[in-house]
Amino acid sequence: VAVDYSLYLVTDRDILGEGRDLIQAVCDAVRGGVTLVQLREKRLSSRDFYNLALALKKKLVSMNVPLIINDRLDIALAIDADGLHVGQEDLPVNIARSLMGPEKIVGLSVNTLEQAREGEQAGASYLGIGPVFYTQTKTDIDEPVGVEKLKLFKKNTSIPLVAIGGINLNNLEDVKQTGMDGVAIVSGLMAAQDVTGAAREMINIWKKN
Ligand code: TZP
Ligand code: MG
Repeated sequence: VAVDYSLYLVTDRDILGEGRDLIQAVCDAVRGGVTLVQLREKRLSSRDFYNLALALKKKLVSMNVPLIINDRLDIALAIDADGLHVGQEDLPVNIARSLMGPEKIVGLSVNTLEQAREGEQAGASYLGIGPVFYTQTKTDIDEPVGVEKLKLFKKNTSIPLVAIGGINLNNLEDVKQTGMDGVAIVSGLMAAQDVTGAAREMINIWKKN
């Protein structure tokens, strides 16, 4: 099954802000053109994560957009999600792949070319390369990769590549020029006043030409 990585929304309830509903925000983003969603929850109990993931999956199935679960293989399996996204300190990709099965999406976060090559070898479906720019959203992370280096990742891999970290309307075009298959966005969508409008502007830039 071909996955459209063009505009990949990664959720963050802290950035969503007070009084806004996460499922509603995701649906608003999808209405604007988000093509793929990752549910990323760092503090929810397993039960709350499960219930939220199940509810979100029901919505996304009806909108034909795949749902990927961050880190939690058990939750991904429990709700029969479309995929799992792991980082360098999470379950190894080969284990995630064998437990999720050959048909599911398994994504890996990478910051270096070596991690990218390893991840591809291990059976990742796609790589999330980042952070591309400095970002307030995730501060416990590696040095920014920078836009120029994205081209090197492109040269040295053959699976879909998604850039993440500090990507917004102002730098989207530059990222696109590097040959990425898509961009993953947290605050650019979750913190937007008009989530649908922000997604629409982004997908328009991404899909033009
Ligand atoms: N991984 C690398 S950067 C990042 C994650 C989850 C956060 C990106 O957030 P934003 O708000 O799009 O910069
Ligand atoms: Mg992780």
